[in-house]
Amino acid sequence: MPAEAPEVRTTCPYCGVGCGVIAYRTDDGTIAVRGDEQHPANFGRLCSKGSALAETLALEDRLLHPEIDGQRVGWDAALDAVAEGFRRTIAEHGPDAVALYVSGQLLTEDYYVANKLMKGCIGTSNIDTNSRLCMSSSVAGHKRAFGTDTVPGTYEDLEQADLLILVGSNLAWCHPVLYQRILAARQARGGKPKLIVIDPRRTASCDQAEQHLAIAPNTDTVLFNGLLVHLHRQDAVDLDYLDAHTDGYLAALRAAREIAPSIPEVARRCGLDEEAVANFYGDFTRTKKVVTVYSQGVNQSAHGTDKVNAIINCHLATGRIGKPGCGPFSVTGQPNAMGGREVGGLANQLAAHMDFAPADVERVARFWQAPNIARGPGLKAVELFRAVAEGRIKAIWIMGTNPVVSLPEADAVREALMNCPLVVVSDAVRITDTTACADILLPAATWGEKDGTVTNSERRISRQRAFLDLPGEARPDWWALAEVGRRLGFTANLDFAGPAAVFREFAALSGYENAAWGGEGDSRRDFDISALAGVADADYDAIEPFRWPRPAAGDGAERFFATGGYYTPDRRARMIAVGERASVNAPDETFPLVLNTGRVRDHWHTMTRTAKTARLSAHIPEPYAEIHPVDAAVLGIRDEALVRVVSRWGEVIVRAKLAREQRPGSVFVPMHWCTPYASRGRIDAVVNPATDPFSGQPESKHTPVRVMAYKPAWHGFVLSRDPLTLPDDLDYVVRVRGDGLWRYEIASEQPVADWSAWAHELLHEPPGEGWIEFEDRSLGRYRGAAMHDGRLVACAFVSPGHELPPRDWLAGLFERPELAAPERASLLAGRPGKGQPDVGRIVCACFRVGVNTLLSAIRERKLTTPEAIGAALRAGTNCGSCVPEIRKLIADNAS
Ligand SMILES: Nc1nc2c(c(=O)[nH]1)N[C@H]1C(S)=C(S)[C@@H](COP(=O)(O)OP(=O)(O)OC[C@H]3O[C@@H](n4cnc5c(=O)[nH]c(N)nc54)[C@H](O)[C@@H]3O)O[C@H]1N2
Ligand SMILES: Nc1nc2c(c(=O)[nH]1)N[C@H]1C(S)=C(S)[C@@H](COP(=O)(O)OP(=O)(O)OC[C@H]3O[C@@H](n4cnc5c(=O)[nH]c(N)nc54)[C@H](O)[C@@H]3O)O[C@H]1N2
Ligand code: SF4
Ligand SMILES: [Mo]
Repeated sequence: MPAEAPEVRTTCPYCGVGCGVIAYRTDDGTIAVRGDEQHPANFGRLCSKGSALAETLALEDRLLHPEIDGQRVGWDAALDAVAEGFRRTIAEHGPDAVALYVSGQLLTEDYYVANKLMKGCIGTSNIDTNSRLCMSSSVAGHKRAFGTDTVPGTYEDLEQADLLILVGSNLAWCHPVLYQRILAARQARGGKPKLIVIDPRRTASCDQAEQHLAIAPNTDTVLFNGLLVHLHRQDAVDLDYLDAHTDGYLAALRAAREIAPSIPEVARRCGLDEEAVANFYGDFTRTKKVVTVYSQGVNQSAHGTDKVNAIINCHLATGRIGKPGCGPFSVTGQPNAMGGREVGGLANQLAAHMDFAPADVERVARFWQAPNIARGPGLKAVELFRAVAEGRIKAIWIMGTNPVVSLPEADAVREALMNCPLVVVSDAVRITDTTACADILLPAATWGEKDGTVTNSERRISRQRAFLDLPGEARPDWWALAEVGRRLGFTANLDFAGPAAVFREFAALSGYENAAWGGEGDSRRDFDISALAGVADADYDAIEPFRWPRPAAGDGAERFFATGGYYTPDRRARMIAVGERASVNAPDETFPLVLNTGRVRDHWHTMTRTAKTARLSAHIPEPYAEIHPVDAAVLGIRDEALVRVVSRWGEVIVRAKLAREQRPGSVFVPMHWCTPYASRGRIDAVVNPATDPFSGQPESKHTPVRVMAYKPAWHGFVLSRDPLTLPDDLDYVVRVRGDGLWRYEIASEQPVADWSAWAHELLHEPPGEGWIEFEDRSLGRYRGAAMHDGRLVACAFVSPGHELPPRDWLAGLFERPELAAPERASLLAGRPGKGQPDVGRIVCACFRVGVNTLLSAIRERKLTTPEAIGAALRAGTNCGSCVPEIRKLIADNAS
């Protein structure tokens, strides 16, 4: 952190809420973070992930130097090799034989340079982004309806609404600060907005909801088509708005009637009670101020775009859009998902809200003075990796994303990369599933080290500012891209002095020949930030968070479309007829369950940042499959046992979690675990590669699978102060960072003859005084521990079944300076003795409060509200994300 700056204001690198974060140096010289009270996204709040950011800054796992074929090289050699590989490939096979696969976590400036290099200089549109897996159905739905990709509303709308519907969004865990804002609004406004959640699972977001509709997977279009029919029947449509500003109402209604003619039919098809559907429709019909928030349960579907339009249709039909407290609201996932859409980072966009219409192509070519402009769309992520597999793409550069973990059919993606002649990966972390496939590795600067801008879900642009020196030889991505471009002969096009220069050019392009806000030109684009086209470097550094548009010529707008003004040729919105679409992957006898995937509260994506902190690893330490107890009983699966989840595409081994929150017939597995943390937990190996026909977004929420018990010869776990190298013959390994120790969950199909020898070798401990052990051969149980000077340094526990001693209790023993005799005895007995605390799994990450502590507060101290528990234990009083779990513990355990 610069000595002259006591603190630096920046933006959180996680979710699309886009919270302001202040990084500062504490008295003892370490870096800490707190929420920025002045940032209009969060007003000082942070969630568990944001609060733990300072714990993720250690450099131990970082990629700090360029490498070619695993050998350290200098930047010049690495950049020469990338440029030479691209040049040769283009010369021999044309520009479409090279590709860039980028990320909604790049800064806008990185993204702009990447896009310009490919679409303006090299002359191919084969640049796509992980936003394809995330937002592209929303983009396609917006464009079909509005003629432009725009989120019409603002965060205040969520607070001002009287009814808030969450469709396929677990806002409480995935956009926690926005969710907390809504809860605060409900407190202040006497319970408004009313909350309805539409999700096959009962999630933490249902905790405070007035209604939860546990919809059958992928039936959202039926539900919202039914709503349109209902609105029509109840005369609740806004005929003036329809007449003045929309097109296609009758066709949309006709299509809706075909698949959703009546409430009973909707209820039948969606697997819901008639009364529940009728209540939901009644609420929507009666309430003027409605916001429908939607996310991956909508987007990640083979008919995601139709789901989006079915939702938007209901808002258009009622004119509930662009007015305070009204509108469809697609919340973005990544910190700069929105910025990527603005620069045009998707293969089917050109740049700055311009596509491949000939006039747009000419305009962008003119502005860029482009040596080779791309004239049509390129390959979308899933197709793009298929083209790699088929050898049509021969050189690929992956930047800021981990596709071997996050793309569907991930084993095939890995295979494709292994066989691709040139794979370049720019990442901040040395060992990931994707860096393992790279020929050339480029060390990227990451959060805290780089400067630029990001756009959040409500179109608000904020600065990310550096507060750390660049470590090792790490460099920002825009620089590496421009350097490769220079080596390919595009110096004049990519000659940027720094991110401010990139931003100025981007801002100028957004206003170029753009007449939407009073400027001159023959094009109308809502995205316009040309007021900042001349921003000086110092002013760029000082940019305060602002919402676009910010045009040079006029005033822009706060919200869009309250009085029409769509970006279609006739300026009317389109209502889209959403008809029947056959399910591409219906469950069958062999694969009878539906696999749903998504997120947990305290991990971020492929865990390259969050798994570095013990605090965030404690909430859910292991990958799991959540399954309804009735399904589990039929399959003979017990809680906490290991299971195989198998599809036509691949399999994982994870722990079973029985939960009534799960819809019968569905299984939920989190998307996060990857090889560095779980040897068999990469769920995208199982996920099917079907995509939406309009957006190309994969169907990450819907794969037919079979689940069965996995029965290895033995189960075990190891806790160790030092990281361990585990033997190769284990069939299940999960690695978890604890406080001052590592935890390994292990299992193997190979029996072990001599457990004592096995344990000594594993823990690198010679037998001797510091070793205590216990073995029950008849039961196949073994417990061993190494002590140095009376202090516990490592322990191993083994059993034929999955029932093993509580890990959190044992982890607590590592905090003791010395183990007393009773503690050693209970360690060997495998259960806590009297007076030995076992706090249990951590529920409140902020204050490290475990489930057992909460249970005794509920059962013994009779604390029966989250407020009482907060007052006594502090749990739930910081970010609030664990309150739903605390409430559930109370409901299940209070007598
Ligand atoms: N903690 C955490 N927060 C994150 C992230 C993270 O990795 N960790 N990632 C960020 C990113 S990039 C994104 S995109 C967002 C995603 O945020 P969300 O979309 O809220 O998260 P998901 O868990 O992927 O999926 C949401 C819900 O969709 C439901 N769903 C599945 N199928 C259907 C269906 O057919 N219909 C309906 N209505 N619902 C269905 C799932 O059960 C799930 O609860 O989160 C962002 N925030
Ligand atoms: N089954 C299933 N799969 C899914 C999803 C799902 O719900 N279910 N969700 C999908 C969605 S919505 C998303 S957004 C994706 C996310 O999936 P990914 O984008 O693959 O996941 P991340 O872990 O965010 O990958 C970011 C990578 O960038 C690196 N990095 C960090 N900072 C920088 C930087 O400044 N520069 C560079 N070059 N690298 C950096 C990190 O170390 C990490 O390796 O997953 C998708 N996949
Ligand atoms: S809500 Fe999102 S942006 Fe805000 S602190 Fe949490 S992860 Fe970061
Ligand atoms: Mo995402």
